[in-house]
Amino acid sequence: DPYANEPVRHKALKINGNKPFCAEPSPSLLVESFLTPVPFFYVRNHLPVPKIELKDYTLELAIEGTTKKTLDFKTLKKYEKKTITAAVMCGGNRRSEMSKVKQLKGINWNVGAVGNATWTGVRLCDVLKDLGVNEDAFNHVQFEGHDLDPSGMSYGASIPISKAMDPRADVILAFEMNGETLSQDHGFPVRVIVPGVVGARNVKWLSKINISKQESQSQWQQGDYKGFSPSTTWDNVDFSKSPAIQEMPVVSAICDPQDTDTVEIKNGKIEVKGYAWSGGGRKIIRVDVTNDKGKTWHTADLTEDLQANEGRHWSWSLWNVELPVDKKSRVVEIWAKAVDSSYNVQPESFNNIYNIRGLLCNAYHKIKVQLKQ
Ligand code: MTE
Ligand code: MO
Repeated sequence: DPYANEPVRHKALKINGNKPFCAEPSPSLLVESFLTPVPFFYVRNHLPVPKIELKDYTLELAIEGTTKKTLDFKTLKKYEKKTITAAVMCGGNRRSEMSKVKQLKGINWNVGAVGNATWTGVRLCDVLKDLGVNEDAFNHVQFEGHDLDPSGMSYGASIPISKAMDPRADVILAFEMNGETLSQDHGFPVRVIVPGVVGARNVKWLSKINISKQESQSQWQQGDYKGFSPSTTWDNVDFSKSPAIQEMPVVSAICDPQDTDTVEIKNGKIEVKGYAWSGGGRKIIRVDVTNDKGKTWHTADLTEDLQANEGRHWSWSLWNVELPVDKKSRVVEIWAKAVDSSYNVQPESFNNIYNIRGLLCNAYHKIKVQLKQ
């Protein structure tokens, strides 16, 4: 069994798939802290977790497939250290809500396929500069992981070279998460953190970086993690026609209370909490919440990364709001939507953003709760 040596996981993670391991924390746990504790950080593996000894670790640097350099862990660590705070979100986060429109293939994620952490490592742009890469001669930076499928193919993904070489894009080869050595599930000893970009490009157990004119040819870059029209079906889909997802759209979720919960009224109000995030370093400027289907919107209070520079808002924002409710109504329907610094807003419903892979699930989050009488 290639999955015989998997790490031990925290019991609080709700398992969505065992082999490969996919799991998320409960929504209320998720919004308890601005930085997600490592044991509660969602895990999305596509293959068995590789076991890597630090002394054996190597990172290959190549240009169009030709190896130029091989770094060991010590050499990699000689580059200037950099720490960023960034959320990582799976492209399929909130898929379970989209699947209510029509059936979907894929892990049935609730709202927890996201976490916010500090990532410490070295900057990819420093490593690439040292390699003497001419940014204008190439288009993509491809990553491979040490995790292998039964045929010996590794997990792979790529990002545009403009992103990889931009010091302000903060792409990190990370070896620490929340100040601790990276855990086995999250990519020990080195993973890529591409802040503001879909989780799939944040390659764990990094084995190779290849500079190329082409994108990664992996299944995960070419035949998955792409968006389509709601009318595209598995019979007529052409994956070559859609670009790979990179920066993520604006999204929010209600985490506490959860759908079907019974909540207590305090001074005529109920408290609602959640998170909001947008890709590309766009800041969350507002979260609006309604409990009368949009007649009245209440603006939530935000907890955000106050140290973030302009255009580099990689962290999520947590939000909370007190909604006045009518004691007599037994059921309250709550909707949340976030607005980012480009004034992008979430779409109102999943109907018109449905896609066969169940990705980019960023419609208003709508839940119903009962009031405790
Ligand atoms: N990297 C490798 N090597 N193998 C993987 O299966 N999964 C990707 C990405 N990097 C993956 C990977 C996906 S789809 C996501 S959403 C994130 O890792 C999840 O990161 P996490 O498990 O640390 O939360
Ligand atoms: Mo993912």
